[in-house]
Amino acid sequence: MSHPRLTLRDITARPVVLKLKRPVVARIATITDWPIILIDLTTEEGIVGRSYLEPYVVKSMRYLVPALADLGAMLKGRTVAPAELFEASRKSLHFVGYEGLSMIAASGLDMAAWDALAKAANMPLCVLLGGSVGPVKAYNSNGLWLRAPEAVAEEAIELRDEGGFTGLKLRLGRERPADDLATIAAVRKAVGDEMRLMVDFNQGLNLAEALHRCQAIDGHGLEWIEEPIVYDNLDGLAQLTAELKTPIQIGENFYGPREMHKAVQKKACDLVMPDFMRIGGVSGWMRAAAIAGAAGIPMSTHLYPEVAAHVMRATETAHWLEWQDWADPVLQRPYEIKDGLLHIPDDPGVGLEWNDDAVAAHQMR
Ligand code: SMN
Ligand code: MG
Repeated sequence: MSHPRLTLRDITARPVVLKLKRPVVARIATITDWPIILIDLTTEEGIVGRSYLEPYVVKSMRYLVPALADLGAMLKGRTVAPAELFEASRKSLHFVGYEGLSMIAASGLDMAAWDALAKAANMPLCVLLGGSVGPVKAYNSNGLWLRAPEAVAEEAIELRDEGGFTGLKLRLGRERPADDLATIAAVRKAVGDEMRLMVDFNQGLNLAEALHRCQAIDGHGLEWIEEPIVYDNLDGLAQLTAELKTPIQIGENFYGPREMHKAVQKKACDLVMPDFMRIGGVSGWMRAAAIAGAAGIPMSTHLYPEVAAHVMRATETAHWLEWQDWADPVLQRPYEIKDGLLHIPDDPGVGLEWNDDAVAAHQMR
């Protein structure tokens, strides 16, 4: 055979918990401790595929880690063909539902399988997917949570300077709408008119509130308004999309490409931004990218900046990469960010290696 064939030997999944430098304070949740599951897919040939999952809720790792181990046991001996492993994982869990933890587990496995395959081909993942190694336009999503306007404006300058960013994301949904408006104004003043500003309500409003509050910020030159209402109210999102000039962005809660297709058919958004643990890893992303491409909808990424950078190099309607560095402490070599561009290392696979000392220090017991 002319190409290397990999055989799955084992999946290990290790839960770690990191303290967030800037805690998440969103309309629907406050998060101080960030859970990460480190996945190693070992093969009989010695190649190790790596990925991680960030499931938001620390205790969810107690259910996800065994699910990943079960998938590994079921798939032991199979060829590392990501599309086939993904289908087998999905089918094995479909009786407990296509969404939620079953999709998250299958997505984690899928990303590790693609990494292994690219390593075996001795290519960066973006090259294996038909793209090339190069920069990817990113915005900084590390902070700007629901704090006082002056504090947010000060942090905006800090975040801009973390990598010469040309885009920043602010979270909205304060108790008083006037405080959101004051925050947008303060940030604008601090970082100037050229900075692209995205805003995210994190599903915090009901439809009536959203219609009112989104109208109030519609003339502010924002790059997008993200998840104003609960993610599965597609009719409400379609109404907002029709009524507002500012693009409506959704997608971090699409469980698989078919859910994205439904949202696109319903005209529930102007922009999409799937999350890798919910869309179905790299396999799910590439299928979703074809749907966005056919519909002419700009596509941005959600979390997982490393794998995101690779797929964006092969995404027809690639828009913005969401950059945040929350997994950096457990990575040996975080990607370089400069002039608002994320740089993919010229290494085989995705290029993730664990920092073993940091993993040992933060592993959940
Ligand atoms: C988000 C990301 C991570 C934690 C909470 C909220 C947010 C985003 O929705 O889009 O970055
Ligand atoms: Mg969001």
